Amino acid sequence: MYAQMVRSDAASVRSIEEMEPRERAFQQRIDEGQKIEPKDWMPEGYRRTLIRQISQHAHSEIVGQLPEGNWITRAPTLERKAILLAKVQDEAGHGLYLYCAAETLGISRDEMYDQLHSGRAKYSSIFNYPTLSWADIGCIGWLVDGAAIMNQVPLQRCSYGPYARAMVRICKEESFHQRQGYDILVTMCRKGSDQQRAMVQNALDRWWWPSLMMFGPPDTDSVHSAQSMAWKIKQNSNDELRQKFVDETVPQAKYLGLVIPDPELAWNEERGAHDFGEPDWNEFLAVLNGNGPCNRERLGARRAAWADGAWYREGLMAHAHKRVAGVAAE
Ligand code: FAQ
Repeated sequence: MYAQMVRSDAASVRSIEEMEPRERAFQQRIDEGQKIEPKDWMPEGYRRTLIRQISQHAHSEIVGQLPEGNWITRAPTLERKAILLAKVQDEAGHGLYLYCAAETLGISRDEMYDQLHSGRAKYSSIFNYPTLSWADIGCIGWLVDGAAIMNQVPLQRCSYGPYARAMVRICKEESFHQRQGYDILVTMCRKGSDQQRAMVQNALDRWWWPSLMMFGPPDTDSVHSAQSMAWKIKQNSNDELRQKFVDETVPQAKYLGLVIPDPELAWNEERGAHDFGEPDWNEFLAVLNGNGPCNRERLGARRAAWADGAWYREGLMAHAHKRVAGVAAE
């Protein structure tokens, strides 16, 4: 059902025999584990796939500042406020490294912003959910950054050099983010009141399923996975990473004394992994189509920030032109 509703850039994966010589040589470099760099020849589909994924990833980091930014003024202590500020600033930095990586593929930053502001580009579904309590900030660090790391660690080995290198630094910072979120929850669950524990359980109930959706549609409906894996842009399928995330997160929830809101969750001795229920893919589709709880608010905030910053960008440009004119006149 899903594949019929999304536009796919990727043609079906071609065998090495079906490729023209240039493409075959390119695929062989990938198979040998060599990195592809911006000036190397690359198939148009490889370039398009990377621009799509990296720009969507960059937009996610930028839009991803909004749900947590909502709590900076309401953090419970000065220390928590300083930590949250630093985390949200890190996300801005991640967005900027990623926009730079995408620019090396021949797309301009203005084009990428335009795609975001016009609603043509996607960003992660997770950032279309509201942050209702301080426990949500803990859950974002624990689950959302936790899922982001699970997905991004393999991206450090991505075949495209600039993306892989950006991911090394991003992953280091994401691990700090994950720990700060878990630390909030350890404090609330193990040292807090019954009311605080209930607040955390409520946040987990709301963030669990959207976190599983971050990994993308099931493999059977993932239109890009096969080609992206052949190009070693992706190293693992969506379902593989989702499974790994569940297996790592279940014991962490137990330590906090929380119940994961999935009646089908059970350890499967034979598989050596957890069985778990199916996320509501209709909800996922609704969010992707702009109808999640906060889609309009998030996009509205980004558009407003862009419009409000126009005078500043114009000022910077005027200053730069003056300096160039001054140098030319000397
Ligand atoms: N949300 O064929 P697939 C973060 C789209 S960063 C929205 O499986 P693919 C840090 C997909 O784009 C989080 N759209 O696609 C942080 C495609 O649409 P298109 C972001 C989704 O690319 C933490 C279509 O569905 N991370 O959290 C989603 O092979 C805390 C078909 O799907 C990245 O972007 C979704 N969840 O696999 C910041 C990592 N899932 O383009 C602040 C890099 C799928 O055809 C606070 N990206 N779609 O129109 C990836 O690894 C991949 O792109 C996937 C999707 C795994 C997300």
